[in-house]
Amino acid sequence: MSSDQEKIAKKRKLDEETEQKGLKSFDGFTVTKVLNENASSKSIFLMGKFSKDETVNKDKDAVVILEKTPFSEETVGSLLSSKMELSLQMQNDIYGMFDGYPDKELNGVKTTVIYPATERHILKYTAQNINLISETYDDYVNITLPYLKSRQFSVQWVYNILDKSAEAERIVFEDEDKEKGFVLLPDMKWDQKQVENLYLIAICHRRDLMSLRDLNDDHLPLLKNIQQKCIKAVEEKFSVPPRQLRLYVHYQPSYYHFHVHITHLKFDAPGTQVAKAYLLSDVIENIEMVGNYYQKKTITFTQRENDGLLLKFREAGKL
Ligand code: G7M
Repeated sequence: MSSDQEKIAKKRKLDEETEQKGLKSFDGFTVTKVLNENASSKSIFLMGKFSKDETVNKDKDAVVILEKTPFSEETVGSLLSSKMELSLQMQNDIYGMFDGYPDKELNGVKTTVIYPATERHILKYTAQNINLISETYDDYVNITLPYLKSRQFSVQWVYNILDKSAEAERIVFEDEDKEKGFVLLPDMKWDQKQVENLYLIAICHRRDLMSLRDLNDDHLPLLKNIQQKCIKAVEEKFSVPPRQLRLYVHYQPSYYHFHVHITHLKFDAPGTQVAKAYLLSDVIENIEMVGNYYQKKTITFTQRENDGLLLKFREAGKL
């Protein structure tokens, strides 16, 4: 099978899986609100309801993210063929501008559906002003932790991955060790069409680490294991050398089960900015220098205007 045929077969399999989950199209879907849009990443974030489809609950909100995907060197040959219809927009001397209409298989829109979406999902994807918060370790203990215990995103999807009840076929590498083991798999943000957009996550098996704040020198074996084995697995599977990889953690993360992001340096992944992403190599070195570094360090991070945690810091007079 050629790589194009393999891609099409893989896509059909995914289509079948989606169909089994009851979602074949957006027939009857009503967009109730545009939450955000971004012309440079060619994406739009929508809220809406499945009103006609009987297989899904009618009353709950859905969040749908539509994203035009980048071109890939592998499929560009099929694109520039009879599989793309052209409609002339203008011609001037040697310059021609056309609208191109490629075949269905070559024209996918990356579509993420969160359903039913909670109020927090809707807030997460709504355009908002962002603010910087400086969190001392005392603030973490007195403000952040109680807030997280009362309200945080469910990590059921993480447990499904660890238990192999979801995404098992997508696993790239696994170390089953209970203490320092992890599962490495494609992040939801990566459609796996091109390696320059590589985006994987390594999710640790142990369930007692929420974030950077919980890490100390006891966890160095875990952190180093993730670092070494992920680099090796990515090099073997995707031929991306370590010097082209960014391994980092988010603070604050969205999901409080410790995981590491692995992205290609060429990919300007969302969430790689200062006051959000912390290089895994720096985290390891900081802890090697001071065992309880993350129980001492003031960490500055960004929060959206309507985020509950920001409101708690404001209530405590810290903003
Ligand atoms: O900000 P934080 O470090 O918590 O990022 C969590 C990452 O998990 C994001 O990059 C998401 O795209 C990714 N992610 C979220 N969900 C719900 C899923 C999922 O169901 N499967 C996979 N593979 N990745 C997810």
